[in-house]
Amino acid sequence: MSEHATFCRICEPTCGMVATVEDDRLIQIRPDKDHPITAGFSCPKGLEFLHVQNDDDRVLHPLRRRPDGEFEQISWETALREIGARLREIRSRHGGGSIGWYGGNPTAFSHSHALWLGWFLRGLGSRHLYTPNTQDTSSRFVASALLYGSPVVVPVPDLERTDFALLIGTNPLVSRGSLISAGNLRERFTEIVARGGRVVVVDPRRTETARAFEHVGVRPDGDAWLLLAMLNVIFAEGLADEAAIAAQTTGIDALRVAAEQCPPDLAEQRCGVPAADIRTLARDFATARTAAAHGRTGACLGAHATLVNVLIDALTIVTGNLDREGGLLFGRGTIDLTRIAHLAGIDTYDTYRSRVGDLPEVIGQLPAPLMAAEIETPGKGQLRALIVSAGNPVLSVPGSTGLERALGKLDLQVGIDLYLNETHRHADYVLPAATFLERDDLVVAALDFHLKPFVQWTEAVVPPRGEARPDWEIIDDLGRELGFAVVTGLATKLVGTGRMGRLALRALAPAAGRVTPALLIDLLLRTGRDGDRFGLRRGGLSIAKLKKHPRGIVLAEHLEAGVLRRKVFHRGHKVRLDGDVIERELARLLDAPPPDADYPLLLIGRRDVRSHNSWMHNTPKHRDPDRRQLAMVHPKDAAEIGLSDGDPVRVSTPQGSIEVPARVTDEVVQGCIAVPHGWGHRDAGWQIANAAGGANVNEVLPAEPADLERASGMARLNGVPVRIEAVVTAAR
Ligand SMILES: Nc1nc2c(c(=O)[nH]1)N[C@H]1C(S)=C(S)[C@@H](COP(=O)(O)OP(=O)(O)OC[C@H]3O[C@@H](n4cnc5c(=O)[nH]c(N)nc54)[C@H](O)[C@@H]3O)O[C@H]1N2
Ligand SMILES: Nc1nc2c(c(=O)[nH]1)N[C@H]1C(S)=C(S)[C@@H](COP(=O)(O)OP(=O)(O)OC[C@H]3O[C@@H](n4cnc5c(=O)[nH]c(N)nc54)[C@H](O)[C@@H]3O)O[C@H]1N2
Ligand code: SF4
Ligand SMILES: [Mo]
Repeated sequence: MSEHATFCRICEPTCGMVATVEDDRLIQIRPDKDHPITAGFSCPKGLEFLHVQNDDDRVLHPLRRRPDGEFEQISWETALREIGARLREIRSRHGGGSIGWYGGNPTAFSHSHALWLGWFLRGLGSRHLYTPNTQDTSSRFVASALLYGSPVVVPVPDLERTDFALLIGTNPLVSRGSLISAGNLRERFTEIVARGGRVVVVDPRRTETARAFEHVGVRPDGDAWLLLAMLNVIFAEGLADEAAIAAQTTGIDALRVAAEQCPPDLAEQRCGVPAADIRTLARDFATARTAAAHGRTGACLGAHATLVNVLIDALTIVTGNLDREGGLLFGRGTIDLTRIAHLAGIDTYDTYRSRVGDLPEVIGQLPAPLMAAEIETPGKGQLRALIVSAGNPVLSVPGSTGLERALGKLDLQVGIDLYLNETHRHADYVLPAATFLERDDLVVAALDFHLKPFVQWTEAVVPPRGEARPDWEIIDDLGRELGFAVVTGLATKLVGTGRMGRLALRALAPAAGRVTPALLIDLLLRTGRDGDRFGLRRGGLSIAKLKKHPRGIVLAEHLEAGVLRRKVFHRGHKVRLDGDVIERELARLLDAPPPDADYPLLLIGRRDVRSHNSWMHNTPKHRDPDRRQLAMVHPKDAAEIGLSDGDPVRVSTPQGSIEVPARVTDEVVQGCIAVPHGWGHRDAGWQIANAAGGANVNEVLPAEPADLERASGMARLNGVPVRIEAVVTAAR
């Protein structure tokens, strides 16, 4: 029996864990109390990962679909050869641009998965790259592109020193935080209050976080009005930090003019927050010694998502809290993500547009809700083959009924996953992926979101079960079938041609052949700001050094302030508050039509503490009926349709209807219904999840090009107009 320090890679705290292994099998996983950041913190998902790791329902061998629809086991060699041949044939007939990839949420928690698949599509010359971003963060990235000149520059709230944290559309006591990585956030918030500061949560639901701190109940999709009205008060009452505005920004007038048109009394009608409360909130935020506003998915998925994200940062900026201690700070990854994204050519916004729907790419990705139309619309670049890794778009992307139908029309569909999920039911091949405990790793994407700059490397703690392989290796092998080495070009670009580059290339020479993630990460660490520069700097970082510190290394106590010049790419390194997109979005808000009388309620999502999007539903504890999907409905809305607690409620949109058991509660504001996504399991390869069932809310959410936000291609998953009815069951 042996114990290994490692870390969880399900969500953003990437909690330190200790894995106990016996005979190459995981027998326990527990929080690591000696971890320098997470210090013994973890959540139910991390602990239940033991059951995912050892689950009998995992896909452990390559599978091929037989004509009768069932899957049969084949060898890796056969799988790679056959998939390779079919991809080559599709490429020669229709071009590499007819092959696409959807890479799901877990790709972000791997050192290599996203990078390798991006490079794979680049090798094919294909633009069909889809991810959950248009269901999650694209609007945030676009706001960053507009404000800072790079979509990947996303500031984080300095929770360790702030006096006022304004949280908009995020529920970190359940989600554990997103675009921020700071261990136990409940502790961070409690410390703010203990210092005499405040934590205010803007949310249509009195969430776990809102209950623990202060709550402002906003109408779904009302945030832009609320924020603009707060700016109105701040400008009108002379509370803006004009010196900071002059020093750090250009284009403030566009914002002043728009804010003038949005006094609190008007905003109250649109966002449901009383005008007096808006005024007080604005004054309190602006006069706090330090303050930071931070938004997440509740701010990213509405009809005005890009604007909401711009306004969230604008509030912090005009009150003089950007790039200041206790305000919003810029990440300090030991690997410079901004530089890598630039070298890899993915720090882009709107450099090309989708074939169907004419929507902008964001960091090289197109809107996932368009996949169905891209498959079904003939012409050059029609999507004919789709590889889906670490994703389940049939449950996670709106318009899922249409997507399911379209998948059936592909010439080739391949899945790479731990499970045969609802999406892979349609695949021609399913390839077994290694879990995070079965691979080495360093979560590159999280580096810029650590409040305390930190880095940790882990080795695999158990060998892959069955014939599972790490994702990057599968992608690399598929690339070889198509005649290209996936990441070699990037490695050469990174080292450059100077003295360090020559040293690096000499160090790397023996490994020539296959560029492994470990090799690439070592290169990035060693050439990075803390790196050992291949011997030029003693004591600097390398994987060898990180292996000597298996619980990771804290690189600084806090993020630095005063780095704006390095982070803002606009002229003069100034934050840009105007521009065509921002001005168009402000005008669109002020002209927004009133609510639709046929669909009078507004639907939002909800996350559960024990599941993760569509997965983590196959652990033994999910046999518990208490873990079923529930729709929250306000008592007054329930009374109007004669709905009782526990009865099914039918939720309808122009796209269709679903039925979900109702929880009648004033936890949601009146006029709002909260329905979790990621449910609706059926006929897939996970038995407990199939039995847990539920309804797939994405079947009724809109996915036509016209339904997506023009500025970012963002899906509208919050604040969606719906109608509800009580379902009359036979028993009544
Ligand atoms: N346990 C658990 N943890 C998770 C996940 C999970 O599924 N389960 N998923 C992970 C993923 S992929 C992500 S991206 C993160 C997301 O992290 P968060 O965004 O913090 O997660 P949510 O719980 O969805 O919080 C969004 C909040 O926005 C609110 N909201 C909805 N509409 C609006 C609106 O119009 N305005 C405002 N102000 N609020 C609104 C919702 O009520 C909800 O409380 O969580 C991650 N962590
Ligand atoms: N209506 C609505 N829809 C939403 C949201 C919402 O709030 N409302 N939230 C959106 C958000 S924020 C997100 S991130 C998406 C998530 O959407 P997706 O990423 O499409 O779906 P997940 O449910 O996270 O599925 C992850 C899959 O990866 C597999 N997996 C886990 N680890 C690995 C690994 O290491 N390798 C491989 N190959 N596979 C692995 C799991 O078995 C699972 O099948 O959903 C989005 N959809
Ligand atoms: S909060 Fe839970 S799921 Fe997320 S990294 Fe920590 S243990 Fe894993
Ligand atoms: Mo997400």
